[in-house]
Amino acid sequence: MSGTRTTCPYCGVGCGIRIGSDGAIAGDPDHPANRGRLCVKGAALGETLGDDNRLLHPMMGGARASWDAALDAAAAGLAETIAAHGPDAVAFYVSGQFLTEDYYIANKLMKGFIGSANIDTNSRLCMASTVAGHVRAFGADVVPGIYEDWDEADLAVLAGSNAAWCHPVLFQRLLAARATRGTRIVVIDPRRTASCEAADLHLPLAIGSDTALFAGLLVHLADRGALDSAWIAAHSTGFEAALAVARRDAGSIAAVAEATRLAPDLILRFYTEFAGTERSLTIFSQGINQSASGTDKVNAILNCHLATGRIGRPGMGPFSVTGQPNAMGGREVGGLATQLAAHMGFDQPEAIDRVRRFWQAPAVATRPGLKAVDLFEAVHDGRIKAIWIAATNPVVSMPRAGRVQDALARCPLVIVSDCWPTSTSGLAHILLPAAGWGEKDGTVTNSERRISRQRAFRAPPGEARPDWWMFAEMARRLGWGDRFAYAKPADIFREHAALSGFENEGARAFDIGGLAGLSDEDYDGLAPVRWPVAEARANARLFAGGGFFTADGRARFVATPPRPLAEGTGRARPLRLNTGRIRDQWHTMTRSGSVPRLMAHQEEPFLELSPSDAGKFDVGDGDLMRIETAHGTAILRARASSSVKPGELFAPMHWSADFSSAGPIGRLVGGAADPISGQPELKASAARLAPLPTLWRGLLLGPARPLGAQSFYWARLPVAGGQACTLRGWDPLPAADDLRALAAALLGAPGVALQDICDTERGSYRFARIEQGRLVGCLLIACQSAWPVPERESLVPLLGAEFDAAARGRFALMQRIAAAPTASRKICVCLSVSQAAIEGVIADGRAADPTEIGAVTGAGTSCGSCLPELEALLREARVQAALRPNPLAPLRRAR
Ligand SMILES: Nc1nc2c(c(=O)[nH]1)N[C@H]1C(S)=C(S)[C@@H](COP(=O)(O)OP(=O)(O)OC[C@H]3O[C@@H](n4cnc5c(=O)[nH]c(N)nc54)[C@H](O)[C@@H]3O)O[C@H]1N2
Ligand SMILES: Nc1nc2c(c(=O)[nH]1)N[C@H]1C(S)=C(S)[C@@H](COP(=O)(O)OP(=O)(O)OC[C@H]3O[C@@H](n4cnc5c(=O)[nH]c(N)nc54)[C@H](O)[C@@H]3O)O[C@H]1N2
Ligand code: SF4
Ligand SMILES: [Mo]
Repeated sequence: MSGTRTTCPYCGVGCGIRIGSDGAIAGDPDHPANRGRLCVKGAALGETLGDDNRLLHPMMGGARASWDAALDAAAAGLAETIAAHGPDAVAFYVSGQFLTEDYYIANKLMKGFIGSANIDTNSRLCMASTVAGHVRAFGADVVPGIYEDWDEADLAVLAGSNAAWCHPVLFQRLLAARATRGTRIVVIDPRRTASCEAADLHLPLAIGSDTALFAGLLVHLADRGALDSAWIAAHSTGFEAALAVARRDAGSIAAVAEATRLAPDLILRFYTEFAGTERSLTIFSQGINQSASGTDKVNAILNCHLATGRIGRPGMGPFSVTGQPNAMGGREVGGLATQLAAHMGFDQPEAIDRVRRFWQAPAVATRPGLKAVDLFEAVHDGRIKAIWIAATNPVVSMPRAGRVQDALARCPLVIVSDCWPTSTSGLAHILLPAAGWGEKDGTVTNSERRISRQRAFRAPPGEARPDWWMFAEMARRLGWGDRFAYAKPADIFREHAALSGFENEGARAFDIGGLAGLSDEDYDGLAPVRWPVAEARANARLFAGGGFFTADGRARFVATPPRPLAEGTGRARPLRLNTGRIRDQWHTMTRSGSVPRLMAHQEEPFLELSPSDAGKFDVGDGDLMRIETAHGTAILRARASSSVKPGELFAPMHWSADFSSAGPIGRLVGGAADPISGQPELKASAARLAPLPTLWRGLLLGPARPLGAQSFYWARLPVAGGQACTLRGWDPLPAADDLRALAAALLGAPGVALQDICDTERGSYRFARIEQGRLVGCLLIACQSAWPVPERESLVPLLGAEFDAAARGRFALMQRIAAAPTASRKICVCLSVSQAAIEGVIADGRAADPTEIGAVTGAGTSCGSCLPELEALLREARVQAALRPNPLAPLRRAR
């Protein structure tokens, strides 16, 4: 085969990708994670490779600089800070989107040479509770299962995981198992998510109440004789104590029902399914981890698997899915502030000494560093005076994001490496351009401990360089060049592999010592391999026969008393704000936000609330609402949806201030952290709402750029030839002249006269910037009396189009702008099928299931990511049909 094999840089499924010799991107049929499949994000990767908006050169104080000048200045800044204030006055904040080789170097530099453990990562917001829970129960941070378990389970419990959208290719393996072996699916999520469309049972528990649910399950297992007492006796300790606490707090279905606000029969059905199914797989993610009791939630789940001995055998076990492509690799190198390196911690002096000897390090850190939330607090109050942020965008993704922004604004030295400009890079004193996906070489580890190579297939644009090189160069400038003399990623990987096997002898779970001797050629050709790879256990499931990494080799049950959420609700803030992901966006949108077809699924940020709460506030779909928490305020468009319960709200995490006036939602999210893992509670902030009137609507088409702070709502998306922005105003429109000035400013032509058609009587305004017979951009505004604003799709083709520059021609263009029809949301973005089209074929009886919808419209026949939504539209149609004939239905569809 010609071309390159690599892996997807998005989620932790870790799909293999083939780049054809013509540059075409396709799933790798030989990669064991995906066997050729890709989800819509992976399939659209080619569209993220443009160099348009990339960071191309190092910058200092906003001006272009050479690499030498930028790195010298950064090194001098770090050295001076360390000399004056000690090593703990500097910090690195890195990312699960690093390759393992990047991660290893950054960690080694901070913990071995600078001599502080102030290196933390965005995995603190993501996997920290699972790491802590694994260590408590297993003595090591190990996912016992493998992906084959998803094919071989009879019961799959998705706890706080919306895998249909967040781990789509694995979810499709589950759907295949359901089709072939009848695997039943239970979803435990306060929301009715896309994953619920395939579920046999959905438990919409109260946010934060998982510990009670799983403690109750432990009691049920004990009372129904479903324990594996022989396994418990042979391989664990602490069962009786954990059961006693569970009995005290969740000893009856009634008690669990009260804690979780679930109907007792739902709880009993779940418990009965679990008790009666040997091959039970519990898949968990951020609904579990991102919680102030996240570690206890994890252990409550692990307890149930230990109690039934359902671990490490085919089709069963607890399965934490990793979020980022290399979240697992970061855990292997020890990139969290609470780890040292290669599954060694600060709690054993001999481990610290071992790492010191291996690295020949002058100043190994001897105690944990600051965890993300505390780390940015320390930047805010000046204890940390220099920070290097790489491959993460904390000004958007951290809780209390406004405070993180303030902290960086006050910090004397901020170094940022990224591929694109971001909200965080805007605050950098020194900005380093990073080579991105497809431009750098290294390894990543996916959710099932499988290490795969990422391979370069294009040259980095401009002067962009890989992250490992930047950190190695920094080490050299700080005086440790001989210990960081790597010529290439293979050199780093061999050292990392050797450390994992160094004085290991089976004592540490993470052992890839068997790969320490790879030649450069072997490394280049390395096939995907699952650790441990030291000896006979290679590629095996772990822990079926015990062999835990605790001192006595036994697993630990952990008592998990339920605890209340960190932020209380009350009269002032009666609602709970839950946040998370949508199908087609990746985090802070620095990549996925520039791909038109990925924006087609959800074009704007939104605030989901239950129909009854919408009724209470008398808001309809798309109306503006002000949401306020103790930490911040945002104005979002409401979306009434029966997928959220009364009293709960949901907003996507993705939109930054670059993409909408409503972003980032992180400004509203609280930072209270789990006391053990330090992971913040990102899904349960107390909030209040107030409706705002929509006094005018607008549509802006023009060159791509953020609109910045405005006194109206805006959200932008990429379109062919530029960007489109939706505008909504809650204040009365300014007078026509002021409006003209605003239009000129928004169209990037302050002081330039625009073409306009203004009907002040009706409140309809059309402004166009026309240059040399081409439409550069236009702004359309309509007051209530002149609704609706023409929809975007029919206008986009006019952008950049040439036309007759005479007055009549201009007028005709303006007329066309004014007369454009309305459009509908895209459900299948691969084949561009809209919601209206799908609803149409359902309504006229041409399709009654997803296959038929696919046959008629094509929807769902490419990557399959939208299949759950096709189910949801069918369900919605059935609900509508069961109600009386609805005279408003056609109207609803038209909107
Ligand atoms: N499309 C897409 N996919 C992604 C990503 C992305 O940005 N976009 N990011 C990747 C990353 S880094 C990660 S970490 C994963 C995250 O993958 P997931 O964890 O599946 O995603 P989230 O949407 O953050 O949260 C999952 C669910 O937790 C629910 N939840 C909230 N509170 C609770 C609770 O108290 N209990 C329970 N049981 N559930 C609760 C939410 O309603 C939500 O549906 O996704 C990865 N995949
Ligand atoms: N409210 C709320 N907040 C959340 C979450 C939530 O559910 N709710 N989820 C949390 C979770 S689980 C996660 S993982 C985080 C994710 O949050 P972030 O890590 O902030 O999100 P990304 O947008 O993925 O940021 C990655 C950055 O790295 C850059 N990049 C990509 N490749 C490279 C590279 O090779 N080198 C360098 N130097 N840069 C690169 C990208 O351009 C981007 O700016 O968000 C967390 N924040
Ligand atoms: S499932 Fe995850 S790894 Fe696979 S293509 Fe989609 S985003 Fe990439
Ligand atoms: Mo994550």
